[in-house]
Amino acid sequence: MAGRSPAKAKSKKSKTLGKPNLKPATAWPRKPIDLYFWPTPNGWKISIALEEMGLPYNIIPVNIARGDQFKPDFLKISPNNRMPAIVDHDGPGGRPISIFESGAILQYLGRRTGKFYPADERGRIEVDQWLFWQMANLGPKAGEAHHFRNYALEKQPYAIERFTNEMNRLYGVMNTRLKDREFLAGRYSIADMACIGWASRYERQGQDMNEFPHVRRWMNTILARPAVKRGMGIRIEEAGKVDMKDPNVRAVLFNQRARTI
Ligand SMILES: N[C@@H](CCC(=O)N[C@@H](CS)C(=O)NCC(=O)O)C(=O)O
Repeated sequence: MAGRSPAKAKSKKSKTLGKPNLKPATAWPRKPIDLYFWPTPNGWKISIALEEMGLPYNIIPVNIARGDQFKPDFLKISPNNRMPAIVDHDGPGGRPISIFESGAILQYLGRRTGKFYPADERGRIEVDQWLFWQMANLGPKAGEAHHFRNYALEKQPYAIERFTNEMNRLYGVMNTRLKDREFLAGRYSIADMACIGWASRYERQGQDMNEFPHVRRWMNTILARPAVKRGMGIRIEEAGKVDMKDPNVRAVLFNQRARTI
């Protein structure tokens, strides 16, 4: 997969979003974390967390429209052929570790830094519930809503209604939860970081935030955070050129079946 110099990736965003954070906040990590990334709601979860936690990182673009996610070296890190993934060269015991699945990555970063992920069991369970809620509900259902509403060439009313309704239900659950607390787990946490990218795309999911005023307030608060702006503001030039109607892109993304070894 094509590497990208961190300086180049960082200098792009520094133009509009302030200086990149290259200094470790603590002794860990001794080397920047490698973030395998493409600018989508799942990728943003980790770029937001790294920015919020003040951790140094290199961006390694994974062009999922071209098939970088199937390259053998990437599959060693992320066997489900999905980004994001990270490599921490200063993992447990000082040895490198790779992690795939954004929820597992967020928990790892939260445990290592002690930030945005409480150490006490009750506080941690509050965060875990909403993190897993995102991983099992908000993300997958929003992904299907995006697919059937925006990418499917033939419009399938049953699928569109099913996933638009599910998104409406999920924003209702979130709205109730946020009625009497500022963030999903009370205090700002990795659970909010997991949700914000998907929620920010509510229009593509056929939703109107006037119906969910507590979600709208939560969203505006989080989107105004400088670290969130930096995390969601990372520009990868090639990503801007992807045409989802291109048959080659569709063949990579929408025709996946088991690949036997
Ligand atoms: N549950 C995974 C989902 C990751 C995911 O779906 N990533 C998408 C981009 S948003 C991807 O890499 N797609 C590549 C593909 O479909 O082949 C996570 O949260 O890490």
